[in-house]
Amino acid sequence: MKDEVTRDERIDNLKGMGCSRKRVEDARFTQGKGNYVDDIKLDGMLFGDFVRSPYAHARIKNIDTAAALEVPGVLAVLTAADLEPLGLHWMPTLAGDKQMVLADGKVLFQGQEVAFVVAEDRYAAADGMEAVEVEYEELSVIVDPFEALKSDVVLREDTVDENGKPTDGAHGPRNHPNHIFTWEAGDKDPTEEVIANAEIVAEEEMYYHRTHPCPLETCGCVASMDKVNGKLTLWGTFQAPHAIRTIVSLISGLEEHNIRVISPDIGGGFGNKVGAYPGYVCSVVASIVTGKPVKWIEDRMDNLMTTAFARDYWMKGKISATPEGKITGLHCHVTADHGGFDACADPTKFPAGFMNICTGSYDIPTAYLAVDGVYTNKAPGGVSYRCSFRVTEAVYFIERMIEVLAIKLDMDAAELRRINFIKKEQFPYTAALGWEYDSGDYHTAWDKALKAVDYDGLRAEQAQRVADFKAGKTRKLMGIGLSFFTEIVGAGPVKNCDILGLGMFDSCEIRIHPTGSAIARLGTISQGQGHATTFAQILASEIGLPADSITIEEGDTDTAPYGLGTYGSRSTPVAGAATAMAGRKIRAKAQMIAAYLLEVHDNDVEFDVDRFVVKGAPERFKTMKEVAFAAYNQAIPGIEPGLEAVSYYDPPNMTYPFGAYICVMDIDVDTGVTDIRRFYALDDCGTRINPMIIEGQVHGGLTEALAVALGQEIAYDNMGNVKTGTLMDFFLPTAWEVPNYETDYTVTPSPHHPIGAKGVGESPHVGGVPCFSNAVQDAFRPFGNTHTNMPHDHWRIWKTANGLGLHD
Ligand code: MCN
Ligand code: CUM
Repeated sequence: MKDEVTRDERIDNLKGMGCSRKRVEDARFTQGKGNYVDDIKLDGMLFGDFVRSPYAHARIKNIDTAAALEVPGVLAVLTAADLEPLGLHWMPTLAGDKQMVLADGKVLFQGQEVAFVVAEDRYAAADGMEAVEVEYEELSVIVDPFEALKSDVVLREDTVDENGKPTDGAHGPRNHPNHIFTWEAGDKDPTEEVIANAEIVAEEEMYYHRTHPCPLETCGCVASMDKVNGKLTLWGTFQAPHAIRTIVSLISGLEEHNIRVISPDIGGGFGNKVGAYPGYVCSVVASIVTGKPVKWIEDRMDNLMTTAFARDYWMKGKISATPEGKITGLHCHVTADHGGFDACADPTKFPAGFMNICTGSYDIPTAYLAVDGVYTNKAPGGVSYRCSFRVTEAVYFIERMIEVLAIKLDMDAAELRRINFIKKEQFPYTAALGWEYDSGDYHTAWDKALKAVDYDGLRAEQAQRVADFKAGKTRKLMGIGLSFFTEIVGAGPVKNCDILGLGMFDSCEIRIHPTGSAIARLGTISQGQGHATTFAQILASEIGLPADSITIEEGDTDTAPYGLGTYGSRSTPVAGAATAMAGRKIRAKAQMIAAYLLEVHDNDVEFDVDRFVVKGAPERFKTMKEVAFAAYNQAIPGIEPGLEAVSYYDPPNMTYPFGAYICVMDIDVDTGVTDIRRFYALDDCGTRINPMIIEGQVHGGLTEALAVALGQEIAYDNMGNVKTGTLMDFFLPTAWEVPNYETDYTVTPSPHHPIGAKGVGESPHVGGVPCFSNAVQDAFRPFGNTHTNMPHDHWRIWKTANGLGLHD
């Protein structure tokens, strides 16, 4: 038998690993044929919406729903009093705290859910909301976490005993009624001793402001209780549909097999859609009460003001070094503003997420971190926005501390990084705060990046610019922003990562059809990341069927295997690994079938691209397609019919992608306007599945980083009013503000991942924010600047210039 197709052509036909395969999901998205939650329309469907608190802190004296119930089209108005008999007026949060579903006696933040109006349509619901009369008594408002820890105002009366003493929280003792937890990592005394005795110590305080992911599609759901068969179906914008199913079962008492959770297309998640919201609970209750499907969809203001915020970390650092620049110790204390309820979505044992990766990419022998979580009168949530559980904060912290130390040492910041990087031969590397980094080659990446931008040339140009500025020849300064980040993604080993007790493994189930095509289902859910494209590529390379012949399905808990969903860039490290492992199980069975068909021993055939060949006789082979047919249709002694496999994968470790980013920025000192001249991003996410998708992830993450660094903020006044609750005030960059990104890569595979892949989705945000920020700070370094807080909008930059006397 002669094979006309070359081996390379066979590889290309699969569109497997490493191929920039076009996104299969775009056929529907680019034609406006996506199917989002708000596209779901069921017979008799009702609409529910919230009466929300205008006050940030107030007692509720009375809620009168009589007038609202008179409004045409309004069918019901739920308050905490209605939910209380069901035990549903409060709900557990992912962080082990509890949160009011509807205001129970008081409100703790502006926009808090007070009553749920259920009506025939959205317009009637709006009229009904207007008619609900709520009597509030204003209480004093605390928006500053430092003040919260000093104040006698008790924000959460449910967290103190009858003597007003704080009861223990989910993460141990609390030292003040407004204190949530203290979390520590590393060695306190040795670190403080190293720093106290060091020749060089740099100190800085920095605020990583509160922001919000602001996905294009807001959060929402449709709940439909079928009273005939007792089955609840819940469609929603869920990043973790199985976890939602389990939580709904636990809090509602419905048996889990009677709950079907479906995440249809999701218009961006970015972390906003990990948590559980009062809207979900109220929609389910309303559907049970009315016997009809109930939809709840946030409007833009609801989304910006009330659903999971990100950051809000006040970080205080000390870093010590030898005069030559070798870092000897790092000390970090964080005051973390969690708002009115601790609704962060971190693995249970990590109340401050993976903030203890704050030693970054550097070989720092001694370190200590302490984080204090604090209640304030702001919206709950936390740990969302392309963050991998607070790595954004950690990387921002260390990448600023490095710059501040470089200033103290009067040293080039690129060189300071280089001499402190963990070396290639030190991997696997155990960091001072406990993590074991799987693999890395930082020096190679850094050198490649510096060379790509002609770093020395840039510094020379910058020096000239400073001279010209001082000579009055220009009013523009030039900043060179550097950042080198190490990410920690792929939560995670079940032994140390769970959310509310749910272990963070993930899964893939594959069915090969007789004609040689397949469907694979995963426990994750794409929100735009292109899983239908990339997971088929992993399988194509593993099992030798073309990616175009493999359907990937996610998000329906009745069909997909149990998994913990998509966030923390965990899909590739965990579900991607499960996919490869399930593929290998398929291959193992297929090998036995092929051997039978070829009349040789199992060990005498080997897999080659898309077929099994007899060792030493490549002309004798059976393709995977032929094997698939035989698996179903040929009686094979000792082998069951069919070709299916499932893998539940508990990763042995997380993966540690890294990258080197450089930003060149011009700043107009008189207007504060920034112009990003160049942005270079080198990412190493191990083995690359789809380079085009990776590039898309990097472009998106960098744009979100630009937003956060240069203007985006959820700002509050001291009355707790949200000042940025609309897109008029909340900065979302458009093509106008976004520069041309240059992307690059190195490949350092993960040694423990079956295909060597690490995650990438969050990397560009994690590395991007400090890079943009460092560019701004660096422009002012020659004039005495050490640190200014983000967001670096034009006004703040102008103030920095003014403060440095550059307008004199
Ligand atoms: N990929 C690859 N090769 C690798 C690593 C990843 O080709 N070595 C591909 C993956 O197969 C996948 C994509 O890149 O198609 C992202 O993979 P991964 O890094 O595993 O991240 P997740 O799929 O788990 O996505 C989560 C991550 C997070 S946590 C946020 S937040 C974020 C992000 O993805 N939200 C996004 N990117 C987003 N992109 C879009 N469009 N929308 C969001 O809501
Ligand atoms: Cu932290 S945002 Mo993503 O993990 O969904």
